[in-house]
Amino acid sequence: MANKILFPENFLWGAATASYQIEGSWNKHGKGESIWDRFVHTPGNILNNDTGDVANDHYRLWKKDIGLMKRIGLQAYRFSVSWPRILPAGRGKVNQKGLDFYSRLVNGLLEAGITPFITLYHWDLPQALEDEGGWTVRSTAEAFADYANVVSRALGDRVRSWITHNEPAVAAWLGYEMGVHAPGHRDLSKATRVAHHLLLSHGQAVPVIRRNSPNAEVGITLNIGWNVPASNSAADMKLTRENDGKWFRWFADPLYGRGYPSDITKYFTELGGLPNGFDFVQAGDMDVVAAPTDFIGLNYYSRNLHRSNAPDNDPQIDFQHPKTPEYWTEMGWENYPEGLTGVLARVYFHYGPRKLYITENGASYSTPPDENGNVPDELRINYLRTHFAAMHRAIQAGVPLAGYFVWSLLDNFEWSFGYSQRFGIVWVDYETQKRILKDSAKWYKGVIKKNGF
Ligand code: IFM
Repeated sequence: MANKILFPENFLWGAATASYQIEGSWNKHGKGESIWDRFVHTPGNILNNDTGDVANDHYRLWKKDIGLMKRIGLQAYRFSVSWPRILPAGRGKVNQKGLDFYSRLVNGLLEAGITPFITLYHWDLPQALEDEGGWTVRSTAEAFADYANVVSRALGDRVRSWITHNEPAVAAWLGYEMGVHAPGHRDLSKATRVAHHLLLSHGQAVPVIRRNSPNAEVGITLNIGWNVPASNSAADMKLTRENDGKWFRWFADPLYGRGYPSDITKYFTELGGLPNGFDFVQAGDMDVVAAPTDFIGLNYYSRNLHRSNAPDNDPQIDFQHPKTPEYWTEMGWENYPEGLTGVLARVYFHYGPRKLYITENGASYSTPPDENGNVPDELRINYLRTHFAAMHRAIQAGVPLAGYFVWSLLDNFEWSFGYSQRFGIVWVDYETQKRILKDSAKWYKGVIKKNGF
């Protein structure tokens, strides 16, 4: 029998969601339009033209959802606040009903003994701000600090864990360079400005949150893959460095006071992404961006293999693992738990954050309910178990990992993939809004109870 794996005392076991992906009620109770509302209502942007108009109807069913969390035994819940629900025009007049919703949610969580973790920005920018230039203009960073002030003033007495941004790399590159996320721009020179303003807004918000929520822990969440070359060829190594630099170091280096990495500055310059150099960086900005934080959140899902001469542009072709569901989730992402040990060690030993959380990790498998109404998602259990063991190895190596949030509590709206991808440990029937705990949720409950497995 395998040895027991026990996690440190006080290790926090949680689950994560995001406002646009679960709330629905997109235009109810005074909520303003977000860039995602606009984007999904443009036909052709989302698979099957799915929208988050209703999603999991969590805005109305939140009490039930806290009930599910209790059944699983969750110790923490990471959710995001919808900026246009609070400030329909992006700044200025506050929509009290929006604040009240999150206040009730926080109270409900605390009553259930579940620690709330708030993410302030999980991509649903008010459309009114996008109309003024969105994240390409500096005034949006200032608006974000004001928004952070409103939310932390209202909830900071009860919420002690704050995440400014979720995956700024995805917001910048997918939203402004590749055009597959809202607001759908395709211009690298816009995206580099966006990246800076996202980072700047983080740095501006940190002291605001600290002021309003004494003793709070404040951090940011970055996405990170395990980036490796497919061979030792110079071309594969170069490609790996470029991708890793673009998706991770471009954000992590400035956050830890190292400025923008020079190799990627050169790379972006060659691609026309910095036509006027760093004209968008003002004196003092880089110090603001590097505001000391209490933790870094990492979202880890997969290994990224970089092959410069990939046939059909598929770098994974012919690689080590067979194309079976055990090794490849339905997103086409490789199940590669060793990478989780790797990224935790890399980030801790290279950047030295005070502590780390895995703020997202999980797998898309669409296993449906069987005739008995159970959801036998063994594949997800296998993914989670191997990733938990990988986290444990990092902790043993000295990484101060303080908690884990599975993505996601519920099956939900997976951005451009609509409802076709199911990441939840709880099954959602979108017709009836019925929820069923999958076998993975039941297994996770046991892990939480034993603080290991
Ligand atoms: O659903 C997303 C989430 O919003 C951000 N991180 C990755 C998840 C899966 O793609």
